[in-house]
Amino acid sequence: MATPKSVIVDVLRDMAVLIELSGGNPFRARSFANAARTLESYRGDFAALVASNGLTSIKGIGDSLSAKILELWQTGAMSELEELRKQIPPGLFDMLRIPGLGPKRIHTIHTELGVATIGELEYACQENRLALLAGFGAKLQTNILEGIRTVRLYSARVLYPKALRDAVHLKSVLSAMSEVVRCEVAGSLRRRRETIKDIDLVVTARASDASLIMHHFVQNERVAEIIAHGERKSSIRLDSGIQADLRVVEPGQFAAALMYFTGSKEHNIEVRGRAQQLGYKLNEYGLFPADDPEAPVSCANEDEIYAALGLSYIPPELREGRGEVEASAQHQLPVLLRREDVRGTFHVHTQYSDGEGTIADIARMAEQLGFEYVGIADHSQSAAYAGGLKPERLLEQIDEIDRHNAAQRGPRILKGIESDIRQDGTLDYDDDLLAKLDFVIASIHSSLKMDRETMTRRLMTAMSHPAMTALGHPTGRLLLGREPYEADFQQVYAEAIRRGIAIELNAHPMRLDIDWREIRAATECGAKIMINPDAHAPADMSDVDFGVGIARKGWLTPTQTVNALPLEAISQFLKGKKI
Ligand code: DGT
Ligand code: CA
Ligand code: ZN
Repeated sequence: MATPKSVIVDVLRDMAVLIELSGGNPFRARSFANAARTLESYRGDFAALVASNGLTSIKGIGDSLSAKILELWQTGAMSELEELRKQIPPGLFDMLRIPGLGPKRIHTIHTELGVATIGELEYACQENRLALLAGFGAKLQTNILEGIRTVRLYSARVLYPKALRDAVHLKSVLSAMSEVVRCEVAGSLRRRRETIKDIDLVVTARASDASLIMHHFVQNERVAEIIAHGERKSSIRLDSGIQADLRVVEPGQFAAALMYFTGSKEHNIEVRGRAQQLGYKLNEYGLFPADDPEAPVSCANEDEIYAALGLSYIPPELREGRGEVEASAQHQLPVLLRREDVRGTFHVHTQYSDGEGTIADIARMAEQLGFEYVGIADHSQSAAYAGGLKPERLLEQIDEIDRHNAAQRGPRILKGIESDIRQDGTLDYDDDLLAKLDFVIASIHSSLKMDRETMTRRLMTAMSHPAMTALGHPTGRLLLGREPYEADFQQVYAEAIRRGIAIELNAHPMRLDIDWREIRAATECGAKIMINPDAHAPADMSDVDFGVGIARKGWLTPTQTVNALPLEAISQFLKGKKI
C-alpha cells in the first residue's frame, strides 16, 4: 500500500530536522521543510501525481527530492532518514523538546561542547559554558536552563534539592497553622535519596481539626492541581510539577505513621517481620500486641518503637533494607558522619577557570561554613571549554593563595587543581608544577565512551602518578542525565586504597558521585572518602551538606572521611602524597 501523504509530510519535516542536527547543509534542510509545507497544502490527487511521475512539477521539488519521496511512497521508508537517525545520539532528540532550542543550535552545542544529553546540557549551562559559546550568550543560556526546567516539570523524578525546597515551603505553610501539633517530612526526602518522586508529609492534629488542615493544604497558593482531597489524605501537584501527599493522623499515631511513611518499603517489611516474630503487629497506625489489636503500645517517637522491638534507633538515611535492621539488632550500627564533623573541603572552582568567586570570596564563605581549610581546584589546561589554567596562570594562582595565607587569618586555603585525566591516563601538567600543589584531584571529563578495559587502564595509569590525591567524581554520572562510564571500579578502588588515594564523594546535587550504594563496599576495604562540593560559586560550597546526606546513606564514619581531619592532620595526609 502506498504511503499516505500525511506520513510523507511528517518524514520530510523529520528530514529537515535531522539534516540540521547532523550539521548538514542548511539549504538542503530548508528544501525538505519547504517541500513538506507545499505538499501539506497540495489539494490535487496526490496518488495520481506520484504515479504519473509528476512530483517535479511542484515548485521546490527537484529530481533528488522527488526520488526520495518516491522511495518513501513505494517502500514506506526513506533510507537516508534511517541512516541519519543512527548517527545522531538519542539525547539530541530529547533536547528538541527544550523550548527555544532548534536543531542547528543543538548541533553546535554537541560539536563544540561535547554535550549529548539534556543532563549534560544543564550542567554545561550551570558551568557557564553556553554563555561563552559563539552565537549563544548569557541570555540564551538562561532561556535554555528555563526550558530544561519546563521539560523536567512533568518528568518522573526530581533532584533532591528541588524537592527539598518545596518540602520546606509546605512544612512552613502547615507548621504555621495553630491546629497543627507536629509536622514532619517523610518518604525518600527524609531518607535523603538523591532523586525524589514525590513529597510525603505527616501531620498530627485533633481529629476535629483534620478537615481544616486539609482544606488549607489543597488551597495553598503554590498548588497547580488538586489530585485528591480527603479527610485523612490529600495529594496536590505544585506549580513546580512535584506532587505532595499529606496525611493527618492523631497524636498517638504520629510515631508509627512517620516511621511507615518514611519507608523505605524494604525497611518497613523487615521491621514488620521482626515485630511479628516478637508477637506484635506494626502498621501505620501503631504497634499492637498481636493478641490485643485494640491496645497499642504507647510510643511517642520512633526510637520507642525501635526500642520495643529490641532495636537501636535507625537514622532515616540508613532505612533502605541493606542490613541496617540486623546491625541495629546487634547494636552495631555505624557512628555516622555528621555535618559538624566536616572540618574543611576541597574542589572549589574560582574565576581563574569557570567559577564565579575570587580566592577571597571563597575564604569568606569557608569561614561562614565553619571550615578550617578549603581547597581550590580549578580546571586544568586540557579543559579549554572550562577555562582550564595554562601553567603560568596556575603559578599566578599559587602565588595569590600563598599571599592570601600569609596575610589573612581564618580558614587556610589549600592549593590544588582538578587535573583532567587525559585519554592515555596521564595528568595535565608536568611533575614539577604538580609538586608545587598541596593536592591534586584527578578527574575524567572527556572521551567518556571508552570500553571498560581501556577506561580501567586509563584510571589505573592516572593513579600511578604520585601527585594524585583524590579521584574526582569517580563514575562521571549525571543524575537524570548521563549514565556512569564503564570501568572495573572494584579494581580502581582497590588501587586507590593501595596508593592512599582518596575517593571523592562529589556533592554536586547532579552528581553525588561516588554513589552511596558503593561507599560501604569501598570503605570496608579501607578506602577513604573525601566530600567535595565541586562548587562553581562560593554559595554552592554549602552543597557539602548534600554530600554528608549521601555519605550517611553509605554508612560513612568520621574516621573514613578525609575531611573530618583537622588542618594539621590534613597537612600530614597531603604531604604523604607529594612527589
Ligand atoms: P519516592 O519514590 O522518591 O517517592 O520514594 P518514597 O520512599 O518516598 O516512596 P513513596 O512516596 O511511594 O512512599 C512513601 C513511603 O510509604 C515508603 O517509603 C514506604 C511507605 N510505603 C508506600 N507503599 C508501601 C507498601 O506497599 N508497603 C510498605 N510496607 N510501605 C509502603
Ligand atoms: Ca515519596
Ligand atoms: Zn570535574
